[in-house]
Amino acid sequence: MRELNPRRPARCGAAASVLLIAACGRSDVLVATGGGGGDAGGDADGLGEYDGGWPITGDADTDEDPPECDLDSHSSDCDGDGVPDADDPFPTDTYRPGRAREDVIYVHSAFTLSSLAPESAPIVETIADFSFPDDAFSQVTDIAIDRFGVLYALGSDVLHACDPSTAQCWALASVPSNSLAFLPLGTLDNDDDTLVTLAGSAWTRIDLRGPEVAVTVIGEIEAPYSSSGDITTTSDDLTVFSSPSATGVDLVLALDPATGTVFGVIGLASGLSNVWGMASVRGALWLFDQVGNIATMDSISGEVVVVGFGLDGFWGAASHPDLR
Ligand SMILES: [Ca+2]
Ligand SMILES: [Ca+2]
Repeated sequence: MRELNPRRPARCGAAASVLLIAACGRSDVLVATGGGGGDAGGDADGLGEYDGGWPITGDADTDEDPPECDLDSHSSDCDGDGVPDADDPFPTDTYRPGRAREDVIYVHSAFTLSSLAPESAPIVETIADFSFPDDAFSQVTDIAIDRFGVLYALGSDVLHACDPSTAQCWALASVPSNSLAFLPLGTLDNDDDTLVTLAGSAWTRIDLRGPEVAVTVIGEIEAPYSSSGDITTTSDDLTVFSSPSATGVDLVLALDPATGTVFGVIGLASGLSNVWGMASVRGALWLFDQVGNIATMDSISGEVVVVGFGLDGFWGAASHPDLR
């Protein structure tokens, strides 16, 4: 498990068992249209806040949605960017957050976002270094992509929305690190896919409503298992996570997403070192380790086959759910 700045204080309120967090440092529905940004909140926390250049179209006290937007709708899209209002962290900003491609696996190191085509001899192609134009710098510990292609990134216990084509990221809320994934529609919510994180042993769901973020701890993963670095859903609908083990070799385990109860071991990540990235692609489970190994694991036999290498090493991975 990656421990980054462990003494760093939570910046937007610590996560409790149930905690509603507005967009980090912002009012509940502080929505901007057009470009701009900057920390104009006067508190010098480095977090993105309303900079005076955009109209505020929501109201923190009345929880009003921006005009023409419906933050409970997965079909209405008031800014026309292809991301429905409920799933759009910037529901009145046509230019943010951008959408991920459906045909590649996104991978990253602490500092750089890359992609690779899921082929027999994959080549890692750099997209860009992560940048935080409105916010404090973060090392990125994991990424996840929702069914509309919105890419989220965890960095220094802060959830960001990022543009997959530029790797620009904007802080949304404090969220415990360090594994991040979307569970498919119907797994925890019949109306939406659900963002989850495994922070140490805390199995946690993150509900998103436009720019609003609510964090709920579901349960604890039983010892000796804990987060190594990622979560994904296999083609046969198992929720799996990577965990350190006593042997020093990571395990891939299945768990009950409704409770966090561990079902059992899928396989041992033999030959790999710290599996911090996983992605499910066309029926195969892809593993990415800290050293840079790219491998596939058979979700039935647990057999691991190394298929490639990335020079930067991997801190996380995700692919569009339609690629599963
Ligand atoms: Ca939208
Ligand atoms: Ca938008």
